[in-house]
Amino acid sequence: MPAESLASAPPAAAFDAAAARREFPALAQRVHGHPLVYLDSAATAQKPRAVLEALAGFYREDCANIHRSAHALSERATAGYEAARRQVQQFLGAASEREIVFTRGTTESLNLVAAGYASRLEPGDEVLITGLEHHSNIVPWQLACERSGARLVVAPIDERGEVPLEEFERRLSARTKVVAAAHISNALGTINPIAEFAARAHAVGAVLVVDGAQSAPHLPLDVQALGCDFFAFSGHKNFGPTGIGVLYGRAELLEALPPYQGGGDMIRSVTFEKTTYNDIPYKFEAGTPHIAGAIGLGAALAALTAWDMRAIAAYEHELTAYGLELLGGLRGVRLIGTARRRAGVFSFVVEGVHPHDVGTVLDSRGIAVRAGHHCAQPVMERFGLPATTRASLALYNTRADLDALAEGIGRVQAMFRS
Ligand code: 7TS
Repeated sequence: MPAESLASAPPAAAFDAAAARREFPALAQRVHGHPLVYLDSAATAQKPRAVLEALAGFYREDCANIHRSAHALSERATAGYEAARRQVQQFLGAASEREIVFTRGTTESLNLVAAGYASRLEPGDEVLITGLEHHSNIVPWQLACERSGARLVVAPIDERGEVPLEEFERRLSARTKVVAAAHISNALGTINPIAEFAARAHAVGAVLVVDGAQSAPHLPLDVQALGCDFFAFSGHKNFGPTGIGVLYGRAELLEALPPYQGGGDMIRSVTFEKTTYNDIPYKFEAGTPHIAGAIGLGAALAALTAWDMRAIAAYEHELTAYGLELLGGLRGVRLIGTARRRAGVFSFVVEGVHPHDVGTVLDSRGIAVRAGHHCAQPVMERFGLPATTRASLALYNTRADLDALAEGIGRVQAMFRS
């Protein structure tokens, strides 16, 4: 277990995956006549009953707009939305709920930060990213660089799929204004050393933007201990609804950023001559937000907290080790991404079979995986592959799921041999 992923205290109790799994109704179904084996949580996670009930409960009883109307339902909706913000604050270890902005997801969170910096970067400035980023942590920075004249610099990955710290360090200088890096790679499973990145970025006066889409569902987080200036994650990968996400930003940095969108709720006063903006975080929440989504995300975080993120991380760490040994031992199967610090994401190629065919055959056996470039084309290019098949774990997976995957891969190989 990587040191940074664990708080100092050990989990109070071991994680009961079988009991947690029963909270996810979708996992009980059969697909193509087989029990569903869901191994695509890096794309999106299934939802526990508590989230489904929070969503239905909001629409059934509390449906109203927030921060405006003078009636009981609106007060309840506002209270639920703001309680969810406090839950996110605690989940991330943020200093204040003012530092928690609700967005549509990781993609929007990263675009919000990049658009803000686009107006502050200058020609000669540099933005440093890594070679394992998802497109949503590449393209917004390319746009920001195009608009500002700043330069995009990339710290490359090695054969294992790790970002060597000396490569990262070599590209940092007084010109670097922003460093943007994934906490965990969705294509390789690599866990980046965020605390080390933060220390080095801060030493040259740069801010560190962390794409936490793949870490928030799996690791106990403390954005202050990690040294993140910004941290983005998506509700839907965190067992919450789609269409809701989070941007954490240190208060003074959020205060200094310009608004992302204009509209209702983000203003203090509007005249045709001049508009003044609301305080953070409301300055970044123009228009009616995804109220039910925030409340649903709050329910997901409450469930995760009750299960204990440290216990979940310890459970997934063991399950990942089991999966690595199992898949690593299959003949004709090559794992892509062999970082020493890694999460439960297994990208692989089956010799002689296209990744999409692997995915299709596995699906016919009820096994859900993703095949493709995983919105990380530069990673595929680095390994000289058009695509991989990817199995990704979450807290509700078991060794039996991985056994089913290994058996399914065996069937794929048998079919394509004959
Ligand atoms: N960053 C990383 C590391 C991701 O894995 C993803 C989504 C995103 C950002 C974007 O998140 P969104 O919620 O805004 O779409 N990754 C994947 C995936 O691996 N398969 O489907 C989506």
